[in-house]
Amino acid sequence: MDANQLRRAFTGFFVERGHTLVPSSGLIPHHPRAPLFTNAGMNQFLPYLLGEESPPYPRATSVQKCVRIRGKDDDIELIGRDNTHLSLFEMLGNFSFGDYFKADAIPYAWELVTEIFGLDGDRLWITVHVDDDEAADIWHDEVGVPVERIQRMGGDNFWEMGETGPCGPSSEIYYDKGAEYGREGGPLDGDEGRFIEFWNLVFMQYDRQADGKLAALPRRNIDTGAGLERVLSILQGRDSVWDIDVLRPIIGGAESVTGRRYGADADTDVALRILADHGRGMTFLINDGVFPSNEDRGYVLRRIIRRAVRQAFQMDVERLVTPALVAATIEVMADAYPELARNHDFISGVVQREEERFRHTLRAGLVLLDDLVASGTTSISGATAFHLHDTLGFPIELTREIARERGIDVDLAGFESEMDQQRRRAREAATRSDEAGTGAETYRELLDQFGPTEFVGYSEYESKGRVLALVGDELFLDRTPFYAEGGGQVGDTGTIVTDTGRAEVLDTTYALPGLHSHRVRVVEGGLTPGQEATATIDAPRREAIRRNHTGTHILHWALREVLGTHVKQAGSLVAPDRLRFDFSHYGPLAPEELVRVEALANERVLANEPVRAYETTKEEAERIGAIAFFGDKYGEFVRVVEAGGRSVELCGGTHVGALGMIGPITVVSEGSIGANLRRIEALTGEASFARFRRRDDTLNRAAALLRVTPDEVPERIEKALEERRALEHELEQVRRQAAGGDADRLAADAVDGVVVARRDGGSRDDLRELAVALRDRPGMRAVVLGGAPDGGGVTLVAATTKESGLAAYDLIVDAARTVGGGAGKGKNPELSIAGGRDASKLDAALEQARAAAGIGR
Ligand code: ALA
Repeated sequence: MDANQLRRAFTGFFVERGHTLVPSSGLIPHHPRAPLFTNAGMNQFLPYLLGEESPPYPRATSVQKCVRIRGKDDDIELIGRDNTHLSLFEMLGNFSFGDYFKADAIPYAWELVTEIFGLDGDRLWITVHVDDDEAADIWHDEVGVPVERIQRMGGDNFWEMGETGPCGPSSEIYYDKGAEYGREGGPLDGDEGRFIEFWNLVFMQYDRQADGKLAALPRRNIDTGAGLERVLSILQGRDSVWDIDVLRPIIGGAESVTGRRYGADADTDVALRILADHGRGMTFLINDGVFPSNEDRGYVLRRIIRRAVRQAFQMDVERLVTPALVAATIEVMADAYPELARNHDFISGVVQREEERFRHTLRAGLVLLDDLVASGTTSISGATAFHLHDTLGFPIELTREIARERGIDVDLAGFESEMDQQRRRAREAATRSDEAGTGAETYRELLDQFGPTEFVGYSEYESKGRVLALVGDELFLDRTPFYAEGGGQVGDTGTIVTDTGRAEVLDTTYALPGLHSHRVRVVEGGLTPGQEATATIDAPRREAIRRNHTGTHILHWALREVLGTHVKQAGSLVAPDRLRFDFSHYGPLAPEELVRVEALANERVLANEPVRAYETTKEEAERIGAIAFFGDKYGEFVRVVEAGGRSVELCGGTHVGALGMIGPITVVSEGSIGANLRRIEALTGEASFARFRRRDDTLNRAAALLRVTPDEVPERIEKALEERRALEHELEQVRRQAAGGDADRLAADAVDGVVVARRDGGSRDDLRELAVALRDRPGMRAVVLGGAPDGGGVTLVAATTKESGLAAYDLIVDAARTVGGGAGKGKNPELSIAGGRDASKLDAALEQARAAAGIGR
């Protein structure tokens, strides 16, 4: 059986037994309590398991892509070194949501394993939880497994999704590979290499709380998981997952790109397995919207890519290896995951850029280490090793290896303590997901009692409904025209009125999926549960919102047209006054690209094609090429929005009826919001018009001031600026001439080489310049000028020559006091400047200066 046959055999078996085949969800889970990455088949069913939503089917089966590494050294290091660990794996599972339980789940598993897989029942061992007599009895009495091959375990047979969340006792099925693989004694006492665990059946009935306590789930569920790769290695008679058909060909890809042969020596084998595994991991992660970064998921991806590159670097492979690994992965996996092939170019581009950057880092780190060694260091400090690791991304293993070659030490303890500090910081940042759950009780009760809120707001702006509850400032109705914030679109506002009261709705959100919460302020009387209510949304606001929502789809389409289909929505905001769209792309848009995006979008608007929205199955949506909306949708039916003939997306939002209603689409900004992430902001409809009008007004005002037509404004401004420059130049020259002429006249009046005079009107600087120019003329000894400058006040300047023996300060110190100011004894004995307030005393002050200079009358 190969992988494709196994996937079909497993899911086919359960479909025949009334299960709905549900496609794998993405690796980025969306439920607030889900782990960092999808780590089990049950993740996508969290709302059903927790009782937040009623399941659309009682039984399901799936093949789920999973990632369990968190990028820490301890878990990632195992990969390639043993026969089972993988960064990405597929999990086969069957699920019951409050439907069948142990008595059916156990016989199903046995039948599938022995009859469809054809495994010899005598080689199978079973473990159950120590306290689970019921499961042990079913295995023995119903299935017929001899008691000696049913063993009991504690912690190993209690499965939990994470620190908190769904959990329960479990039962595992093991395959005995035979005496040549080690000691007997079953899973409990025998050798791990001999007894291979391959299927875990979880009897899921608890929800682990943040305080560690177990709360009962609303229903008893079944959640099973069989590792596809392990099952294949058993069915294909292989000793390790590396030899099965989903991995061996990728190792082959690693062989060709590195030029090494698998099986030649142990170290090379480990390296080639790491390359193959990480190649698969990076391909799937990028495909699902993770990009290399230094945080969270992006960091895990970055570590995977860099570990792979490091293997190649250490094997002296110069050429880029990651694009080849991506290609090998896609070749093998695209049958089961066709979207990989569609995203091939994009995935390749991302890994290639990351590999190029990291190779650069590796070379820089080597240079730094070589310099250290050349400087005669005998030990590399913990701080240096951490700097290399953390800032440069240069791995500690390489630092150690190079140090060893050069015969010097690395302070590993110091490095570890720096790492500990960093881990603490990381942990503090990661506790976020454990804080959900307040008020959830009431919401769940409302949902259980009344079912999901009936949303009529696609077609009605006003509707009658019944008040179900008023909890704090949250009002719940059985049916409502109010759109609850979701898919980037903001919630509606408006009013809810009953016979006895009136409330303003300030916002609408989902309290739980399917349950609309209206945040209200009661402005008149009171509203009570059971009353009939008229709910009315703010229609003009909604009109603006729907223009922006359809506008967002059209811009999304136009961006893909201009930049390529790798452009993926990464978030959006659809508000009444503007729209914002975040998307994956590797660089800034050129101005002409932006102009084309805007022009293409507006072409669609003018074409005025109708917008159609309808519900259909996921399969059908995929067939017509609908672009999946950011985030997975639960449930089988999806809503497709066709905005004209070109844009097809899955979307639950509210839209215009025809593209012309959007009005002009105006892009107002485009910029980066993170690694490989861009944000575009735009306006539509009235907001676009308001912007045109504002700009037009501004231009008209400018034109009126310049006495030209608006079209002539830029040219006129250019000309005015030119004229101004010329005038300034001219003015400067006139000033200089005037100052020269004035200096001539003053010099002629000198008495005994001394000039004391008054000059009003100029600036303080003018006065100083004139004084200095005058003093520097032949025969001059000292100059004192006083003036009342344009800005008010009084200025006194004294300038003397060295030969005169006169100190400038002495000449004006008294005069300055007279005009109500003071002179500071500056550093320069030949120049002194003083300020004062009283211009009426200036002439008297200048008399004093004359006396001080010895030319007084
Ligand atoms: N969720 C269970 C597991 O992952 C089946 O083992």
